[in-house]
Amino acid sequence: MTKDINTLLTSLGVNMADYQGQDIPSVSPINGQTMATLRADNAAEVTAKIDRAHAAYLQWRKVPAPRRGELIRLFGEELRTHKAELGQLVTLEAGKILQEGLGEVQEMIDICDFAVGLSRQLYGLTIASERPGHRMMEQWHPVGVVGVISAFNFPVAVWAWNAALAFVCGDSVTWKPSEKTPLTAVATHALFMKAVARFNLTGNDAPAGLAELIIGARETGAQMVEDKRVALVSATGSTRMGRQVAEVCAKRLTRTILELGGNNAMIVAPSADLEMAVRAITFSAVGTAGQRCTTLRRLFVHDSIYDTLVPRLKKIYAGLPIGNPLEKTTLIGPLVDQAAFDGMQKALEAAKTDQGQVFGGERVTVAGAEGGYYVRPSIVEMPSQTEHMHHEVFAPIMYIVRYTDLQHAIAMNNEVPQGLSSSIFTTDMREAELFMSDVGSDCGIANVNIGPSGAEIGGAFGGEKDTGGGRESGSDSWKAYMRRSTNTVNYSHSLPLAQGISFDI
Ligand code: UN1
Repeated sequence: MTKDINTLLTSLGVNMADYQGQDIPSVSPINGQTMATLRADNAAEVTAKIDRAHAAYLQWRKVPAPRRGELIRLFGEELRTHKAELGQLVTLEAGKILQEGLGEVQEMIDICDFAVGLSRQLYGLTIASERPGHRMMEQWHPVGVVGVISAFNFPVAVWAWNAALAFVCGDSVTWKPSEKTPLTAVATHALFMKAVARFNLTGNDAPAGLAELIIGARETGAQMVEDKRVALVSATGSTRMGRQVAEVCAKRLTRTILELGGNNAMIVAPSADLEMAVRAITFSAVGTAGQRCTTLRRLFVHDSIYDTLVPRLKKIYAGLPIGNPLEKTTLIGPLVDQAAFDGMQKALEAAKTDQGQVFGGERVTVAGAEGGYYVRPSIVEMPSQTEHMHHEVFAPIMYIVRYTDLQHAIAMNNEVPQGLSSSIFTTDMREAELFMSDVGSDCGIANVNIGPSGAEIGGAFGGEKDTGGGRESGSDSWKAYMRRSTNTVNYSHSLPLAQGISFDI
């Protein structure tokens, strides 16, 4: 059963009267209809929100980390309770199928669990000192206000990767969501505030301003990035946007975590399990209608299996259920908007000028959802990897190129400016290890026998080159949200200097 938008927002604890306005429309990609229009924060309001977040950080950093973890545990509970509603809202506002909307909320729950455990594991090293009677150690301290910029395609999970870690690390968070997906942000904020209220009922004191939501367009985000009190900017989106953020942050020497464009490839080697490869390719290439930063965009298929695999893929593509993402049987929902559709068509035309053979890519009309931009995902057989393939087009286009030599396939994998995710299908361990080695894939993620998309939260997520170099989510990504203090303690009765320097006074 699907609920209408107002019932959904109310059940998620949102009071729309607080947000209604005339600046930022939330348009459902399903049918192109406006679900609500929100008011943008003006410059003074943005400043006030950052003021509050900064004041909150000064209090929150004093709360012991395991207590901070308790707030995230409660937030994880709210997400569990409201998974169905929030998942549905993600579908309505981002257009991804319900399974993926729910998956996105699950990803938030997972990172909360991770962060709760982490709240008791924020440890530094003890290091051997070269001086007698001395001890060296590291402590990790909160860094301040973390400014999060998130994209429409993962409108809530990516904020959660950042925020769950930042909160247990003792930081406060200001969040500027994509202007295409303000409602999911408003709902997530409401759920977080529910957790704060419960936390405070049990004798805690989460300061007001710990989580601030900033609604607005580009200039609102720019103001947040420029504000000196924002100690870390974590931005997800296009390489173009990331470069602008990086320039501003470099000027004021503040930290960034950048998670930008991807142009992810898979190599299918002669020994690959083709049944598994077919499933992995299809999910990675057409899932989220090709609008993940980890989407499979380039497929390198060994000459010996090309004529078996590629016709098989075309057959699957021809039958993919495209339609309303709220319906259970749908696997491919709409593109986010007309601009995405136009970008896709332009890229397909460009591929033709490179002698690409285009399969699919046409607009599909969905009854009752005529205003949505639905497309048949496209396969483009290319004679070689051309310059057009170096660009990330946020739509379901998968280029396929034949290869004969694995070294050449790896070189093609690495040839593009982006370096987010990559994968190989092979049962030959030499090939698998080579692909993951220092002379293999140059991406932040290199998988074997799974596709490039759909990473778990436990690993560090991010990539190299034009992808921006940042890491979010699992492993030791938390360190980016803290500052390291190196402490040398002298418990002896003399004062030897490091490097054996003699300095007698
Ligand atoms: C994104 O597209 O910005 O690995 C994030 C994946 C998801 C996250 C994608 N867990 O595909």
